[in-house]
Amino acid sequence: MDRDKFLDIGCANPLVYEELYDKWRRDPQSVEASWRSYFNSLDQQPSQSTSPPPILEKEVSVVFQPRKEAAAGPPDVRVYNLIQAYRQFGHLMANVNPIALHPPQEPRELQLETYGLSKQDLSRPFPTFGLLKEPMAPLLKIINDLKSIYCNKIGVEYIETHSLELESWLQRQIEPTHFKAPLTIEQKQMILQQLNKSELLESFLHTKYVGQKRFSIEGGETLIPMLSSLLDTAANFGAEEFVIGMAHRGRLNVLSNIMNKSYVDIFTEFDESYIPESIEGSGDVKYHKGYNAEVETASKKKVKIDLSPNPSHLEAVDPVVEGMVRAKQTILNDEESHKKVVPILIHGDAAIAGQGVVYETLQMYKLEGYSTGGTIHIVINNQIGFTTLPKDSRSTLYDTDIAKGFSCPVFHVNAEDPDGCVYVTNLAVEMRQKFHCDVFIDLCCYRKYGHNESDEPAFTQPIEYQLIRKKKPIRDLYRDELIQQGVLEKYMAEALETEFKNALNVALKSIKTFETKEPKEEKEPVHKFNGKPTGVAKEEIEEVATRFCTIPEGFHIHPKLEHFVIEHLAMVQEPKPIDWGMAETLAYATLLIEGTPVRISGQDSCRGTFSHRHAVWMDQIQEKTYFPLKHLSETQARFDIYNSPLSEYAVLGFEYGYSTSYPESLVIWEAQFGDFSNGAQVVIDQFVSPSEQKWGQRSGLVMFLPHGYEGQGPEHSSARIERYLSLCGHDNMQVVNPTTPAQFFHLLRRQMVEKILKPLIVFTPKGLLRHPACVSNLNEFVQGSFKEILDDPKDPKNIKKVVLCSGRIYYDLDAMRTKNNAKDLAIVRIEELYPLHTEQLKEILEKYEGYKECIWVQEEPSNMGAWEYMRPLLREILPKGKEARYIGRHRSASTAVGSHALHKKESAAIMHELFQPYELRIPENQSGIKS
Ligand SMILES: Cc1ncc(C[n+]2csc(CCOP(=O)(O)OP(=O)(O)O)c2C)c(N)n1
Repeated sequence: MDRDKFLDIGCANPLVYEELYDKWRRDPQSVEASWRSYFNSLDQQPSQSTSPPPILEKEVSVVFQPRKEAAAGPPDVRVYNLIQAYRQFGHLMANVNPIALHPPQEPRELQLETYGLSKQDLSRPFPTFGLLKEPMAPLLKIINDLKSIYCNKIGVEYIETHSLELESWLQRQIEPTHFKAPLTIEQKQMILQQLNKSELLESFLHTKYVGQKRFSIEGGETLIPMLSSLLDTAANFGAEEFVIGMAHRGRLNVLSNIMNKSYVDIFTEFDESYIPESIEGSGDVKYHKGYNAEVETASKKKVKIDLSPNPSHLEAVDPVVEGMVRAKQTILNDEESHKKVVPILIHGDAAIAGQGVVYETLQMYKLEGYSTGGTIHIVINNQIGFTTLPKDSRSTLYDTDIAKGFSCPVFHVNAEDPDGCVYVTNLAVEMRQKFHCDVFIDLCCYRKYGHNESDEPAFTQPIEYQLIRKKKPIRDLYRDELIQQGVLEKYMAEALETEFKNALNVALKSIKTFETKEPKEEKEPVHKFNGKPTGVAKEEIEEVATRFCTIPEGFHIHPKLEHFVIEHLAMVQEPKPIDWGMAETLAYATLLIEGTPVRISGQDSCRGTFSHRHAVWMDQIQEKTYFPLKHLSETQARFDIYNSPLSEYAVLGFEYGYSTSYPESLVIWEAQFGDFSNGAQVVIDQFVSPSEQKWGQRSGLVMFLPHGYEGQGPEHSSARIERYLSLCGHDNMQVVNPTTPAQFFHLLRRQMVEKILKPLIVFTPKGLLRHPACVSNLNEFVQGSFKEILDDPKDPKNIKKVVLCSGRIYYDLDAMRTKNNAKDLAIVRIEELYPLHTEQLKEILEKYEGYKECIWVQEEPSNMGAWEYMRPLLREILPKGKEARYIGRHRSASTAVGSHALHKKESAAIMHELFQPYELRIPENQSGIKS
């Protein structure tokens, strides 16, 4: 088989194939298995061959050669290398920057000399290697064609996507057409209409609401026809829904001109007296709010669009959008084909280059548990971030260079070429629907005003802004071009503008006015949950346990795991005390049987960091997985559990987004240790805790945060209870520190049975997972519900001291009490810290009438844990004049000491302080406490 043959079957790199083919002929074992079968099939039936497998770079030598080698070899090969170089580096010479001061220089990669060619060669004929229709052409023609394709107003980076199929497909789209948009007259008129709308809306707001922040899109208004075309093309390729994540820039324009939010509503929000009606809470500024709409595309298809609300924190919305999309795909059964729901992320150039969460989000894009089948990224590359220039904000050539790390194709396009922008958008969408990759469009534009409209950009960029101020709006340029091309009559263009301006004026007259009202007094919530029973019939518990403890026939289970499974089944069959892991699995199993889907993700969550979960079993011979919770019944709900990438920020954002779009599902994110959850602090602070109050966006997300002072040092002890408590208010979430397996079981079930759409923060145990005292009886699972406060189970009498605590320290305190025979001491556990059930606590305290002292005991330092949160609350709860005493670690900058010995001393000191009036006896081996 020769090179022409490879050209015939559409191979983009015939030399590469030829080389591999030769290798295979000489020794079939010298090439990859996929290539062996491909060449076999080619030899047998060349005309019916399927697409070739991807080429791994290490396999071949004739990909683009570094400079020295590029100049070696016969002239044909060198010309081939030059053609490949244009495909790979042509973007470096593309004219994509509308405010460039100089035309781009020819890079070394595209110079004749690099390939050992010279001007004399320009008139000589060379093979065109499939670039042109004619097999041979003068070098000059080859180069001119390459320039016209790759160095015009669109630059493209698509070589090295590691998908030869994608590369060949794109090449077939762009090379024969010279990368020119095949747009109809109607499409061009539509583009103008959208440019009209986007630019005129901004200039209208500019004159009517002088100096008000709106983060104008001007300079990049081509975004609007691009988005409109994106929806249309995607719908034609099977998309039904879109979720958009975007920051401030251009958001109002997207709301009105893409999502059809009425101009009246938009203007109303500019009114100084505007107070939102629909959101109970405190709302947010207009360029952060979300919106839902159903719109009709140009091809008259109805599509849904969800614009996610977002905080100021740039790019934080990215993983949230991906999670929302994945949830919608799950609901629509679109997880395999990924065609129906499409994520769109719109970035700023400084933000995409600077924010690490972009990387974390991209890292998830092909992972089984997180993939959404490809995202369309559009960067509004106005070449500035507030006042900072690209040279100071990134080390890479392009703002989009992160795409290279993930082998994603990138289009760089000049915003002053609306046809080109729309064309690449359509290509990007088609690619996403066909190849399920992320695709980036770098919309090279400028920013007409300062960072916001009242900002003076010339303070910092005087020359750039001299240039920008002289620029004609893109709309005017395009309109004049269409008139010149005869696509549009001048009078029609003017009529369209007048019509649109009139519509804006009419809308302005209809805006609502608001009387300034006193802000509503925000009350702390009274306790909300109504204590619905969450127990499950004994027979059902036995039934599900039998199912998830059944080892399938022929499955080679690890012997230790087999023992674990047998032990767990015995807990319900005999019954024996039930431990934490079993309680957790029972909660999931019973919910699944009742029809509630469960999704869990976190680092090493399938097995469980502390080996307590074992939600996945691995066949020890075949390395096949088995998920026992997927085998409960034919009619059970779906159970998904994933080991996440090593990220907190993006993964928590993803699960948060998922939970908002799939409220019927129990969605759990687990930190490896609670300490690491602060890697996701932006998601916690900006989404999990305030989203309902700011945006009316509700989530029932559950966060598992392993917490406990067990001598493992400063980074494996504290999930920062105090931080979560400081975020509580306005009944926004539940912060819970449960201490028994049954409590945990009821808590998880309560979340779904009571349909609580409030985030649930759970401090989960580590050492307690195997603590002999931390067990519950089967009966406790059959009856009852979660108890916010656990009174002393020993029902002590004649109490002198009431000890209040939360979490695992209870077990140390109880053991010490027994050892010291401290009968006049009651231990009360606050299981739910927020919302605090103050009435229940009061009642319990009243029961211990006559007690002398109330003491808060905790293992955390005094500035951490729950003490500083509880202290003022206890002042209100305790009888007048009574103040709770604190016993715990001293105020500290670091969460915990590094030395295990020191940890034990500190723990002993806590016990000593509480128990010193008794004849002090400290039990051996009791969580590090020794006399
Ligand atoms: C995480 C984060 N850090 C800082 C800021 C403050 N800030 C707001 S806009 C902005 C510049 C953004 O530049 P770019 O991404 O290029 O978008 P543009 O405003 O130019 O559209 C900065 C630094 C922020 N909003 N979010």
